[in-house]
Amino acid sequence: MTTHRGYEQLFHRHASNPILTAADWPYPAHTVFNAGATRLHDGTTLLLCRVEDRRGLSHLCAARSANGVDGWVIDREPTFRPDPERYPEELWGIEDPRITFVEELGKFAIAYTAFSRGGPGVALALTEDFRHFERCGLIMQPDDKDAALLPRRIDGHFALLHRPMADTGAHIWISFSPDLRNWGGHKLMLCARKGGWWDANKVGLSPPMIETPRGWLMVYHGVRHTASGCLYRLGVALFALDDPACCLSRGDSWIFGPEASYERQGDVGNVTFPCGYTLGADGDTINLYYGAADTSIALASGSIRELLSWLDEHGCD
Ligand code: BMA
Repeated sequence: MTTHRGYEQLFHRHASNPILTAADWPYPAHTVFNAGATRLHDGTTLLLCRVEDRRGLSHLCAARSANGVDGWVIDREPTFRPDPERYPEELWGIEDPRITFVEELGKFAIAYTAFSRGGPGVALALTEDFRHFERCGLIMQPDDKDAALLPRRIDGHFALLHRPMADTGAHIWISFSPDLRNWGGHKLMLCARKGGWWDANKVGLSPPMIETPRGWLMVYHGVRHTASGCLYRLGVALFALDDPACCLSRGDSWIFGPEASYERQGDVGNVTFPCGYTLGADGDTINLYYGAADTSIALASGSIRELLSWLDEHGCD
């Protein structure tokens, strides 16, 4: 493990960052960022990228690569477009997808932000091939975002993490459903801290949680409001496998944040915003795909083992 300014570096930026920009797109695009990620059955890495057009509205477009770094084959046209005629909650676009493969269904579940006239809410869609999509509609009303499904049921119910806004701050919640359409049993999972902390007042899930033998590993973002705008940085926490609302440990400091020029500068500077990861063949390497400054897509890699041992030293419950 290397250090930076005396701190352990848990995620390492890929030398070819940013790995995807609007210049790579086969059709007009203003920016590409905040991509969901998964591995297809043949090992291909699929990124479901948020593409913003010059109206300011977003849709999703798939990019596929054999090694997850380069050689991307990008769909010639938008893969998953807003459909406001049938789904009015998608009027102002769809954003920030998180992908979970649900073994029981044999399908990928995509939780995404649907930007409605009433604000951003959480919508869910299922797909087997990222060509045909079956929408479940809006499952969490505005203002709510940063959602992802767990890959299996907990006590017989599907479980969704999400981040509703409240007067007391923006905290991460978990909700349960028998059928992916009706949701309840809401529990507060991770609170934004208060005061001067890096993750005070606003936190949100970043990629879907990662299942490890010691618990569900969560990478989350904390938003620091400063006189010159927001800083989006990442922290980690661990939750009980059989009761994911129960936090076992939460790191004190952030572990990754904007430093490189492509993270510092862009449409929204000082933002590192991962929506997806893939695991390496060793079962330990996390390839984290993140939106950089709301402008491009970048890649950083880390190790589950190192994150867990860092949490042992820097975690509090
Ligand atoms: C959040 C989300 C993200 C975005 C970030 C920084 O609220 O809307 O899509 O990357 O703000 O602008």
